[in-house]
Amino acid sequence: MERVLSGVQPTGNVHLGNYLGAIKQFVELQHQADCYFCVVNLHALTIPRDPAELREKTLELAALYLAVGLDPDKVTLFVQSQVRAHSEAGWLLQCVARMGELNRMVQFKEKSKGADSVVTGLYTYPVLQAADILLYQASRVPVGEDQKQHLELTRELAERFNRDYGEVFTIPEPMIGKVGARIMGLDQPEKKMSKSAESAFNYISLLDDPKTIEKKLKRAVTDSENEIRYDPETKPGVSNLLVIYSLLTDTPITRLEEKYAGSGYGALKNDLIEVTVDHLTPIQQKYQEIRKSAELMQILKQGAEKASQVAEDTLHKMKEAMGVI
Ligand code: AQP
Repeated sequence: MERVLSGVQPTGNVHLGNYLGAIKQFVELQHQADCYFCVVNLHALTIPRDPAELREKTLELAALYLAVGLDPDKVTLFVQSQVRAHSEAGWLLQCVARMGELNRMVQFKEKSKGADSVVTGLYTYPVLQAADILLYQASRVPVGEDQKQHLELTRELAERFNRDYGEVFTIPEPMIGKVGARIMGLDQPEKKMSKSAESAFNYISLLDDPKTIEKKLKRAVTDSENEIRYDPETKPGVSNLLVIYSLLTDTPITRLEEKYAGSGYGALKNDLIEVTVDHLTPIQQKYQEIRKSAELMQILKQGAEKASQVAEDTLHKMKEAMGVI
């Protein structure tokens, strides 16, 4: 059975972009592949954070994974820091990666822009991400489009390692959805929806209550025409709303264009508010139940044990190949 791995950082509020671009695919994949999904909390350290908040967000994200429908009997769900092999393999791969490669990473350039000082982890984090994937010999990695460059680096490092030290790694393929790979910010539809956006009006968090969802969608930027048409170039705001609507209801965008022909943006927004609240309410109810139960810690412990077995096996092969005893 094919192996799949992906992770999400426990930073900020998990939003519809993370969900529609990545996590929703995880739920579908659990029936078809041997899936490993993790909370990549070590990546979250690349920007200084409050420790108590990081702890809380780590559990929140793990509970959200379960609340959206990941079944711990089908998938291996774990927290990255609880599998030590990630840090060790990350170092070994830092000794394979080149500075020139990391200098080209667009996400590093964006996240370090304007900052007075930047931790070295932000620079080397794509290498740790490569370790996360390669340790599990994953052949497919479901991610949003923003991660494409990091996946290319992962493939490059795996190929170089296999060439220089001997065949150890499976070369992974990114799995990027055709629609929804890039959900845009509600307040700035020319940029991707982001947890670290300055304004909360940028995103809809999976845990936003109905009133907040209504306020945010009502304020979503559209354009001065009044035509509901999918055209991301000239109508990025309306197109983004159509994509979100389409993915939440499994309705083709063309059907939505037909449905709303002649209607105003208000009608589209009102229906999307209803669709979003209906989709998120059961997730939020399940989330509250999971957070109250003691089951979560047990699931994460078992997940880390299972993940460690696979990861340690690959780490051992890496060390053998590199002559590290
Ligand atoms: N806007 C988006 N549209 C589609 N997919 C997205 N992803 C992120 N934003 C969008 C995908 O979600 C997964 C988890 O992302 P992450 O938490 O690891 O990091 P990120 O890509 O840096 O996410 P954010 O929300 O933008 O966080 P911040 O602001 O903290 O950097 C990934 O598969 C990602 O592609």
